[in-house]
Amino acid sequence: MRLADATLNRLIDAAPPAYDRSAVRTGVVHLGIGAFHRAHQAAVFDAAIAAGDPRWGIAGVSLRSAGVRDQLVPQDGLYSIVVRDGDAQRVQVCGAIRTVLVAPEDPAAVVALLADADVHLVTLTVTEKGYRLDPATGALLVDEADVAADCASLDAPRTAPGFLVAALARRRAAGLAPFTAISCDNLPHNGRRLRQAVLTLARHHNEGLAEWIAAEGAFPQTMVDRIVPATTDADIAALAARIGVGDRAMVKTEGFSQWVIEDVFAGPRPDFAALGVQLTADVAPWEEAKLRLLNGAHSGLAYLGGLGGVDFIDQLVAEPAGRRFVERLWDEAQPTLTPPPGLDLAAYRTALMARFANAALQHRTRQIAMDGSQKLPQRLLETIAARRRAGASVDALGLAVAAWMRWQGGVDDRGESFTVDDPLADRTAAAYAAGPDAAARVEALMGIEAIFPAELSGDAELKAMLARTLAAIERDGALATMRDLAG
Ligand code: NAI
Ligand code: CS2
Repeated sequence: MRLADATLNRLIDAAPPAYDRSAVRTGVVHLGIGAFHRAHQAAVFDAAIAAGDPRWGIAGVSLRSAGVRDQLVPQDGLYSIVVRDGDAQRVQVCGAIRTVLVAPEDPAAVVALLADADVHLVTLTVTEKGYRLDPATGALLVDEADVAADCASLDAPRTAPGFLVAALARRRAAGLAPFTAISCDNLPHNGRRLRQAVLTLARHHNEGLAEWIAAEGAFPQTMVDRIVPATTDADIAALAARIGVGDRAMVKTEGFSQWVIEDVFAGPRPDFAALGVQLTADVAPWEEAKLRLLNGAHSGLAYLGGLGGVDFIDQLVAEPAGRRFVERLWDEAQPTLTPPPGLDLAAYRTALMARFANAALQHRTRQIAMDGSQKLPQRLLETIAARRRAGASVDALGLAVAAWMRWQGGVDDRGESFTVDDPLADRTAAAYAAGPDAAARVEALMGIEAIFPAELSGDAELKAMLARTLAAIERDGALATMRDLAG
């Protein structure tokens, strides 16, 4: 028996949506209907509806594959949010998703949806690479095939910026206000970069449209935080045994959740503050603290653990050397931060370590290791640049980067090959294979301008330090090198 409207009354030990789903209207379109959206933003919109505001139903859009659509539609859009903190577990069935479209199957239907008068918010989780931006500069990659196609015509958009521009043009022609476009990805300056990508593309089509979007549109910055590992078949089987119905669209996550949004909107929105969402004029200090502390440590652990054959993040911090490595990295990163008002960094670090240690999540090092070329600049390289400018040490940050470098070789410390999942994998693999020794490999990898800014690639002392660390990883293994550093 599958989760659906008709089987909600069969649920065991799971909370069904606390409202009449037939009264819900679609006010949000979400691009990139992956696991994170379902555990984070959708949970907030579900709470808004349950609090009595039926305008915030969600239409999901996958810009690539039909997988999630085929999981959700047979379940009437219903799915479970499984919250696991250690031994404690609770299940909430989310009813906010009303439909899911697959854009390549019918791009015109997606544009029509985005142009609907009831739609006021567009949220996005298309991963760091899904914006088609240069990771170093943030500029739209206009030479990339899909972007170039969208620059030429928006009759059948292919990219996230393409869909937004096509729909905004339609809204303008219909005399409707723009929607508010809310990037919910771990992208630095996410709102500003999305706005820039949309304006660049709009200018390829109509200067007046670009000016209208610039004047009337809203692209708030956000900081988003909730750890949501990919769902496994074992998770699905365990849930079915618990709640009595099958749910192929479930997501698993932790109790913690945070959403900080710049208070800039083009039109209606839910009472976010009443829903626990932080509205602020300045998101930057929140974003920086989260990207440099949580995500910086995540990436370091992912490459060190992945090379060492460790599957899950919690297993790494269960080891004293793993914890000490994280603490060292935070000791290096913390002085580069301007903490947001009200954030106690010591307490934040303690809570983060407890979140990493949550064994019930089984967060795979390999999942976090994906797309390193898109993640390193904001998670590690900007921190290193700030430390170098201050003449301060970067031992733990450098170890994380050297482990990423080793990862580009596609062979772990046991000699087993793996696929490097990254849009720039061809270039990084070629750079890693370029030289006879670690120093040459560092030189070649740091020559990739899309990842490493000139400030770092021109820093001979830093390069020498990275070469020594990479050589140690290649000789002794990643975990041994981590233990040496952490003492
Ligand atoms: P996921 O793999 O479940 O979903 C990724 C979504 O992005 C899918 O809908 C996929 O079709 C789409 N996508 C991937 N590449 C794309 C591209 N090139 N163009 C357009 N769409 C593309 O991953 P998940 O867990 O939902 O994470 C997605 C993003 O959410 C992350 O990259 C990150 O920026 C953000 N995030 C994730 C958190 C997590 O713990 N999973 C927490 C905080 C933020
Ligand atoms: C992780 C993030 O996969 C990754 O890159 O570091 O998805 C991380 O789980 C989130 O940012 C937590 O909010």
